[in-house]
Amino acid sequence: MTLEPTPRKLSRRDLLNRGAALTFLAAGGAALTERLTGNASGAHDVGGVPLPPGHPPAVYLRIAATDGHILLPGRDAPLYVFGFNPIEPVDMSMAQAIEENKGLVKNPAPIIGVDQYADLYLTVSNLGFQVRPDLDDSHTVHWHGFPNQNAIFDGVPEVSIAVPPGRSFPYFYRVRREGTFMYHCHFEDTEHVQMGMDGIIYVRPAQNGTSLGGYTKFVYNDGDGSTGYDREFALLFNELWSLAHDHLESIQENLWTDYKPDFWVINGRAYPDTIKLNNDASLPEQPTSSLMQVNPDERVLMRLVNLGYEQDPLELPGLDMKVVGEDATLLRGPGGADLSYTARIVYIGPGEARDVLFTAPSYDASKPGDTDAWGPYNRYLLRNRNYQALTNGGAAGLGGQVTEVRVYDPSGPNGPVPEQAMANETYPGGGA
Ligand SMILES: [Cu+2]
Repeated sequence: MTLEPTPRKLSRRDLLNRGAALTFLAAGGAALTERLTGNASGAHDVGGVPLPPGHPPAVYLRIAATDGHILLPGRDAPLYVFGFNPIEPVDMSMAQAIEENKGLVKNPAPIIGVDQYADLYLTVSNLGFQVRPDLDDSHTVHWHGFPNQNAIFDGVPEVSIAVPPGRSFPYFYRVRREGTFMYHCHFEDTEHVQMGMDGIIYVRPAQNGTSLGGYTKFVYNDGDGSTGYDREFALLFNELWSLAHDHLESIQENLWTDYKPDFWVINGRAYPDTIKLNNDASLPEQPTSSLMQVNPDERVLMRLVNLGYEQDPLELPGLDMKVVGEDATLLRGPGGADLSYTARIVYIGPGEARDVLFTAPSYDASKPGDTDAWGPYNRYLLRNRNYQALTNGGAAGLGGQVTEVRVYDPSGPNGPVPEQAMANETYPGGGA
């Protein structure tokens, strides 16, 4: 992508072949390791606004838009979905991208983490639908909450452009604000978001890497370490109306006013699948775990995002949740007043995000828990407190929007769980 003042025709290679990519977090296979390589020069001032000295290099990512299927406990048939899928390398030909990715999604869309002040080029390639080739739907990316200066990169098709089948478009972002955001397709968005075209994107603050209050990783540029954390988990909450998905697969109309969800998911999985590890072989299109494997005394960040259409009241019985950020905003008032709060229930409306910290307690063998292949642990459940959201299509037993925090015994056979190399990292031994 270029915003150079001289008009010229852009080739696809101009758009795509701009250096190495930031690998998506939890994107699957070996790609799980986050590596921020950027382009060699680093300097990538595009719009005439100088970047601060020492800013991170530009980041190049590419995602495919297509359809696929996910698996839900309590339901025999795979559920038809739309979604995004990371394409690597970013300059792969459209023919190869279609060959490798058409009909396969990642649900939710890849978790994207970028550093504050890095320019982000996020190319969307529309591969078309495998199951519904009769549909010629376009797709877009809307970075929800991003202070865009121009509608062209905002992804709202009515006031901008959309990407038709067989075409690509690079979205460009000058990443200036830190915090937890989300992104989703905005084309026929009631349908496309429900069908799975949504994900979490977050911006790491420039303060990261400095030492404040005993931490080197922070949610925001807080100046005092109050948002510092040891371990982070990005959790996307959705509810699914399976009938609408079945209708789409079988070429039937939907009445969206009849919206009646029957599955509730975190990162595209319903409990107990939520606690399977990343890239579990039984869930090929749902690679992202929600299991939180932690050590005693660690401060843990949960980036909670709701892109369903219901409000989610979330509780973590036994642990206090401290809300330090709402909708990508540090909770500070005029004069720096601390507006963070501690809650037993955190309410998240549709399209909202919360940055929540908790401190893991000591391991106590007398408290509820179990032993997995990593070692003995205490179990705490993060769950929707609405009983209706704790079922898988009405099947018996606990399901839906539930996941686990496992606080391990540091003197267990494998010792403490290692430091995270990326958000949502899991370690052998977790799982349903
Ligand atoms: Cu779409």
